[in-house]
Amino acid sequence: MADVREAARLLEKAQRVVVFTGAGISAESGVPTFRDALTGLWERFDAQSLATPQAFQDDPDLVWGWYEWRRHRVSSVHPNPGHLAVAAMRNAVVITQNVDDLHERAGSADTVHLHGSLFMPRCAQCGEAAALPSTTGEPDEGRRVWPPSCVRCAGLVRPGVVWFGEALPEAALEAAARAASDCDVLLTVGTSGMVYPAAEIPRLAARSGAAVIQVNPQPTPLDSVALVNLRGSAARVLPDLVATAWPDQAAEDPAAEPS
Ligand code: BV8
Ligand code: ZN
Repeated sequence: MADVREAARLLEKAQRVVVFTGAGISAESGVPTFRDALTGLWERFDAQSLATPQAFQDDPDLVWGWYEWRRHRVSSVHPNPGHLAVAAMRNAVVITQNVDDLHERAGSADTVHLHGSLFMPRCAQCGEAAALPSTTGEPDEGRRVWPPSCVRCAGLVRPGVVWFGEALPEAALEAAARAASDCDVLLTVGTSGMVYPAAEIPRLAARSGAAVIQVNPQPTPLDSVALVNLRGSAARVLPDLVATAWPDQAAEDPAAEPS
């Protein structure tokens, strides 16, 4: 509790807050974390080898099937109290590594996606934005699905995510770096902090004088960067943090439970 109060004190007096999230914030909604999203058909693959341009080139229906299965899974679940508490942090800049849309569905409309989105497919050849195929409900163990063809050049449509070895969207990376170097407090939630350059964002904030607060049930390489480490789950810790930092707001906002 002392840590939550310390973190709340830092948040309450902050002018500019950044919330930086990873797969852990969506875990309690039932979205498998990146490392856990390997079941059924993809069990014998490792995420980093599937999430690559090479894998899509070699096996387009295996990779497209994986992303359709993940998109279907995300569309069948809901934001949890962690996402809602982040949305309740009125003027916070939300930066995520997640490719799901749960922050937006919780109310964080201008979420910065560093690694793209499951909901923005495009042509792998000419880059033309493509329509989302109607999800027909993917079998739990998953299946190979041949990607749609581009309406402009008949090339293969690929998921609108950033694969390993690919550059991050420039505008998103710049917005994230700017917000991190300008903020007073950066809250990092549910990330193992091991994938770069995204993992640099909390470190950039700390180097720029911001107080970093980490929410994660497990230790991570960010423990030493954080001023306050809150060992707990996002859906449990974040509503408490918001209610303690902004008790009056908690009163009028159903998302925040009174502490
Ligand atoms: C690039 C989209 C070059 C796709 C993803 C420097 C050093 C070392 C390596 C590199 C380096 N720079 C670049 C690299 C290579 C590589 C990299 O970082 N490799 C790592 C693994 C060593 N980076 C790249 O390839 C990047 N591109 O460098 O391009 C370039 C530059 C210019 C021009 C051309 C090329 C691109 C990286 C992006 C890859 N795409 N996702 C998809 O989703 O399929 S990364 C993907 O994995 C996610 O987006 C996320 O970023 C990452 C997973 O991490 P987390 O989100 O943290 O999730 P994880 O499962 O690891 O952990 C969950 C955490 O939550 C845990 O800590 C757990 O304790 C916690 N938790 C669990 N439950 C809860 C919880 N917390 C709170 N509440 C709970 N309930
Ligand atoms: Zn095309």
